[in-house]
Amino acid sequence: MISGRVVAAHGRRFLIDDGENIVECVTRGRKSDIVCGDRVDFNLTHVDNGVIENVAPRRNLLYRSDEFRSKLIAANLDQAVVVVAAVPYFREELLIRCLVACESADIPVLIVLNKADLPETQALHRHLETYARLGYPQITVSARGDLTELQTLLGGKTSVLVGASGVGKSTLLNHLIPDAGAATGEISLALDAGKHTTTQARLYHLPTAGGGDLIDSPGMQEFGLQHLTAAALMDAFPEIRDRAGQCRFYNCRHLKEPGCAVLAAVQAGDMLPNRLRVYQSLIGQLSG
Ligand SMILES: Nc1nc2c(ncn2[C@@H]2O[C@H](COP(=O)(O)OP(=O)(O)OP(=O)(O)O)[C@@H](O)[C@H]2O)c(=O)[nH]1
Ligand SMILES: [Mg+2]
Ligand SMILES: [Zn+2]
Repeated sequence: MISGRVVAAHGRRFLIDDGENIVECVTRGRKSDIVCGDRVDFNLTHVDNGVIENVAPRRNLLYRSDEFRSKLIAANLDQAVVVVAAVPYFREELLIRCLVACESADIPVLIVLNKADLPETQALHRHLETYARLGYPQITVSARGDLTELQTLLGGKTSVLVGASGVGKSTLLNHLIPDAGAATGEISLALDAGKHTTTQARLYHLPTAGGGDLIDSPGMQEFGLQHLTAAALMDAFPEIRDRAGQCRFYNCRHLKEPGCAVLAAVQAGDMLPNRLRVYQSLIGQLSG
């Protein structure tokens, strides 16, 4: 058997990089929960075709979920690069949900504010300082500008680019990896939104000295977190995690209980009201 890494997944067909060649593989039976970044063993059936026999246990897995199913994004990551931009729009709830998913999967985060060349970016840059204070490292770049600092932060690591459609993930990737040739899209002005140019995740190797891999992923509209328990949710918000045990009631859910340390933090300006709102709506959607 040959070992390799999944660089793309299309339904039940997978592209595997064995270090020398890209081999197109299928799975046995109906197994399809294999994702970009997975390490697999396969047998060749033809020169460039094979069958996946094993998937190695994952170090971590970034995924979304709704009531019906999970949507896998990427596995075995050293960090998630959450890309945001003021244009076409900044959706704070999506950023918060991405951060919660990364926290709960134990994946370190780097926030990249892209489109620094646009005047709209300044205000967002200031707003994101709150996130820096929460401990999320961040940098502001322009995809066509100087990316040396970002290159350094990606070197030697496996990272995934995630974020809304149109924030410039594929444009960044193409500038970091000139051979990648990922499709990028003009923003549809009519919709004032990205238009979902990237349709599948794809892993590329970084050409810089330190090596590493970068996974491009399709922009998302929603980030479902149905898979998280109340305990996992509370733990995924640093402002809530840091106040564990400080509320009057030991089982406080930080909704409107008297003596709640989290509500007090929002009152005191130590937690963004938007973040409390997203937390409360997530907790409210849990069944039990
Ligand atoms: N002004 C400016 N425009 C940018 C920058 N980066 C990307 N863009 C533009 O933003 C638009 C969307 O870029 P893409 O790279 O396709 O965005 P994406 O995040 O990959 O979008 P999806 O694949 O749909 O998720 C394109 O028109 C890019 O040219 C930047 O730094 N500054
Ligand atoms: Mg893209
Ligand atoms: Zn509380």
